[in-house]
Amino acid sequence: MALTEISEEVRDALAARRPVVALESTIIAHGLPRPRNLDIAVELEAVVRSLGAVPATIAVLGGRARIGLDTAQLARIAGGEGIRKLGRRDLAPALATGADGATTVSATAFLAARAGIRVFATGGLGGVHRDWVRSQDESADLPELARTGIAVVCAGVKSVLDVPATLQRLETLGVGVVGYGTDRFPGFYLTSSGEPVDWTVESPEEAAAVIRARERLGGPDSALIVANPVPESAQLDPELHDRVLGAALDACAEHGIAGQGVTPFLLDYLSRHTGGASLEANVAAVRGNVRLASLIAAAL
Ligand code: PSU
Ligand code: MN
Repeated sequence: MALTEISEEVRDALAARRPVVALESTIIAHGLPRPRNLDIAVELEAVVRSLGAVPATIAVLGGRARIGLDTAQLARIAGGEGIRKLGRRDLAPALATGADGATTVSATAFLAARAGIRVFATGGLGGVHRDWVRSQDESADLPELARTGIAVVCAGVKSVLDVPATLQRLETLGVGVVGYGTDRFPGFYLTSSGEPVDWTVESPEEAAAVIRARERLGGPDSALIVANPVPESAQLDPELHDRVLGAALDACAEHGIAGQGVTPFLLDYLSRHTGGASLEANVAAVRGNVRLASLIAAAL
């Protein structure tokens, strides 16, 4: 039995060189609350299709890595029961033991690039956590993006992180970063993190030109981050963000949450303590990223 199964629709699109956009599944299973997560997963696929591209949501089901899910498979991921969170290092044990799991950015980028998909959309990347000096918690997203040649459209990195430290790590790791229509690195729930970016592209065609230049140049073999800010009208109120985030980080420490549990805990805490406003900003960001990724895939 093959370890990886690419859906017929995605396989046909790749063979015909039609645009394909990879989507991750951890955001569905562990980043968004049930039952709305399924509606959003379905909606994101519809956004990709409405722009003439084919969605390839990626997950592990029944011990097989699936690239392109049908609605029943999306529902299984969104249902949450027994769905593990899988980074790249977890893929082999998950496949060997027949597990079900949602793939993070690291596992999704790995599987998507190997299937020949060039563009991937998510909400916000993982990165260096604010208590890194003590916890050494740096998302496996970063080293994976350092060795995987795929374009990732995201609203920057999660604002619960140490954003300047994460940007520094991305520079050290050789991961390309371009702002989309902005010279400021986006702040996930917030339009801007306040940090500068060195390069700006103004259109899907310009982003596609950067991807093509990398391919023609033969490198780097790392990812290109296309950092697409959430519109100001849809961002979380920055003052509310800062206040609730402080409490969220305290609660995380108090509950002794560590490892893979940290990010889902913080996102859920923020949503519950902002009356759902952070969730709306998160969804708006993902929607915009999926849209832009589809336009970039079409421009390629
Ligand atoms: N973007 C979102 N919500 C999420 C994620 C991204 O809007 O939940 C997920 C991605 O799967 C990313 C993961 O890889 O969070 C990072 O988790 P960690 O910090 O444990 O590496
Ligand atoms: Mn972590």
